[in-house]
Amino acid sequence: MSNWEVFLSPYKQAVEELKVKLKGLREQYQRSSQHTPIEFVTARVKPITSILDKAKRKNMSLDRLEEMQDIAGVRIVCQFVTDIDTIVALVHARKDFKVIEERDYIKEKKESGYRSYHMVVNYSVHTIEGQKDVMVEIQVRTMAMNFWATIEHSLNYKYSGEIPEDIKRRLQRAAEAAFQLDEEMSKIQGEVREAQQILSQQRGST
Ligand code: 0O2
Repeated sequence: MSNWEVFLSPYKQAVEELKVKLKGLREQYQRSSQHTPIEFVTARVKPITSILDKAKRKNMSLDRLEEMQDIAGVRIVCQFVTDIDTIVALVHARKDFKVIEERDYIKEKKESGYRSYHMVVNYSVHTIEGQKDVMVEIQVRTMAMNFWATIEHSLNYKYSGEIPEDIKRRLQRAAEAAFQLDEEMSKIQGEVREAQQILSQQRGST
């Protein structure tokens, strides 16, 4: 790769634009006093070292890096599992994203215990050289799924992907506990939404 800055620039632009658009959606929900399916949004461009590691792991030649689907990544974190369906439908309905691939690791969790809904979208950025399409991976997950994934990601990093068996077992139990937390919260989500609506109306009137 001769010039990383030039190569990564449309990805940076895509990530910044998507962050603004998704945060905008969240604010619109809040203003309307409806339950917001978006708790928070994070976004990043994959660091060069991680791009190189992944290319090596996947046997991908460096002149085909454009085929890597998660150089630009956006994460949408929700309160409830049903919010994930709302987000997925919202993304499908938009004209500025074209969904090209979906991976449902909620229906089919990964062996590690990882749960999340992944969508790969094509997104156009407009640069001084004209329009450029880039792929962006959108990960949608609940706060419980996010807590687990964040912890597991750090442990994976610490142990270079070789997490000791006893910790792996604990992580699997923790994944089950996160799943149970999502289930329990789903059962009382009506109550929680009502409480949040009351709070947001109170804030609006002061
Ligand atoms: P980052 O940027 O540090 O998050 P692969 O990379 O081969 O596992 P693939 O097919 O490219 O997977 O895509 P996939 O599985 O849809 O998405 C990969 C990304 O999903 C990872 O990015 C993680 O963010 C997340 N992910 C997938 N599996 C797990 C898991 O078991 N645990 C955790 N914590 N996260 C997972 P990267 O590449 O790790 O990089």
